[in-house]
Amino acid sequence: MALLTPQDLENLSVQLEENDEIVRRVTGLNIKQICEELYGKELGFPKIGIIPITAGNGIIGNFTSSLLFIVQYFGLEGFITEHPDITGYYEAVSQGADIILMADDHIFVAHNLRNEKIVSNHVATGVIYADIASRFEEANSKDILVIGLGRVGYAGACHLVNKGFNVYACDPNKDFLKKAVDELGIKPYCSDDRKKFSMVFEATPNADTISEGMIEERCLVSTPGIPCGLPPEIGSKYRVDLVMEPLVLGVASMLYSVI
Ligand code: PYL
Repeated sequence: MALLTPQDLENLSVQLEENDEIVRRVTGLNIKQICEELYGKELGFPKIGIIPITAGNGIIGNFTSSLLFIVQYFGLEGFITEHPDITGYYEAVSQGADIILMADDHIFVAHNLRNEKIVSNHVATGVIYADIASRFEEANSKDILVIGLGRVGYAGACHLVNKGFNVYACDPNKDFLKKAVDELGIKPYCSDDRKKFSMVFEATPNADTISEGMIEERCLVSTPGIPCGLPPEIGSKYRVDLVMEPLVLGVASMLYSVI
């Protein structure tokens, strides 16, 4: 999994405001309303304990402070533990955290200590970004393209199938593609078919995965992927709206998912 860098998280408040406005413009709902529709509930007032984790590549500058910013943006009380790891976990529980947020290099979890619900950032991110793509008000059909069927893309594709969309998908990993065809019933996307989409959910850690032949003249691309899969020249040549930011939507989805 591609790890965030402190640079990815700079100006997070600006990225949040910009994406909140784009999401509202293309779906008719803001991020909070998307989450309430997605999970069928409001957040309430859980206390969020954020624990720095030193495992693997260690602590990422701006990561836990970004989580605290996001938690507070959604009106919740949160705190970052003074200590990392196990000591931090003990501190968070002792200070009455209802939900724990912590991440090593492989999994970023939200765990609700009261109802035992737990979710990974991969699943929560895939679901919300796919959901946003599917809510494009100018879409001209229920056909939607998913690019990337790893842990994020597969979760998003599963959500879209459950919502009744015609999901076409591609992934260079043939095993990933076969798993999604067999388990979800998605249709393999083939560029030779020359089919174009007005809704694209891109979930790869690669740049320039979206080509001109894939998209309608008016299109919404929704992607948590870093770097961006949409080449700038295509984004400017067509009327493409892009929903993309490094962390906020996934964390919002995690919090609502474990309430
Ligand atoms: C959750 C992000 C989204 C994309 N990649 C994921 C990532 O960078 N994970 C690693 C997070 C490590 C956090 C570090 C800390 O500061 O606590 N252990």
